[in-house]
Amino acid sequence: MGSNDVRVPLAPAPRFLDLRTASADPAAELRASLAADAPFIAPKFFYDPLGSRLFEAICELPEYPLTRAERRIFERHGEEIATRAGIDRPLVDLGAGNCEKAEQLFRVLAPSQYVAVDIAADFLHECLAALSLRHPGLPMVGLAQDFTFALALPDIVQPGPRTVFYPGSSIGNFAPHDALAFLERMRAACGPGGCVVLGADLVRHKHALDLAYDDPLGVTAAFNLNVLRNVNRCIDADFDVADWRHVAFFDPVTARIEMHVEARCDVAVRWNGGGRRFRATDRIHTENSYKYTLPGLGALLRRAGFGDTWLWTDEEDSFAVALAAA
Ligand code: AVI
Repeated sequence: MGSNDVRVPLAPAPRFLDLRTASADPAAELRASLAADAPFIAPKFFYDPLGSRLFEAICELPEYPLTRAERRIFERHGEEIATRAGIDRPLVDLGAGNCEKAEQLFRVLAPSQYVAVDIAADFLHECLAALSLRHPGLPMVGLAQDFTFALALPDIVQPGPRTVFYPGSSIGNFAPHDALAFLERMRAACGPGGCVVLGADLVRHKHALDLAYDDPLGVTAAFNLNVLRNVNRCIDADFDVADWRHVAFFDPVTARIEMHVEARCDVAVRWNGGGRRFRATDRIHTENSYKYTLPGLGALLRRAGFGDTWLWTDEEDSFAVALAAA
């Protein structure tokens, strides 16, 4: 080693904890939601290994500008976000996916620990292993957890104040009252003096929003229909993807995108412990994606008990990043 070389202390390899068994039984949950009068599949079932990759592809689509808009906000306002959030704190990344969004903030936030939480255990494991090679000095923890039920951070996570990161407008996938309850749990996870950094897609023209969720290449259609394959695996069902079509539209009244899979013909589907008939045009609701206004987002954070809040938007006011003090 030459005299000008700098030694970076190596953090131990990422610790990985699978906490999924502690949450509700996903097979029972699926059987109940498919048998309901208005059948639905919770969006977390999108994210099997193929679904996680299809979501990455969605983020590359010109019609789906959310990821790029958020990235531009972080590029432009990253330093200010770090000043408000504080540096050298644990960074808890909820729904970490490929960990790319959080990685963008490592330089400015200089976290003391990176905690990636996601339901997709295998994908998270893979991404965290690659990430730790790029950031050998940063201690990392992976938690495979369905944090939509409970947000329990084990002792291995450094104590607060923490920065809890929830990017990508995933908050939009909760119904408003569930979003409120979830934000309250996030606030508790921050600890005194901590904060959340949250991304939210904003209400814009219906045409643009329709296209973002029904792109001409059919990537979002593949993402949506792939959920049926995951259901087949989870409860030994016999959905035939070819019998279903992708439906997605923005409803300006509820300010949400609705995604459904719609039966192309009459079908009978069986699964372990049950089954049901669907008539042609019957739908299974797979996702809502609520769009926010800036006042609406501020009000939601206040109702969840947060204090000082800062908001940044992209140049087209299509996406917002909020930082709210716990
Ligand atoms: C993960 N979530 C924020 C995405 C969204 O925009 O609601 C999921 C998605 N569904 C279809 N396209 C993307």
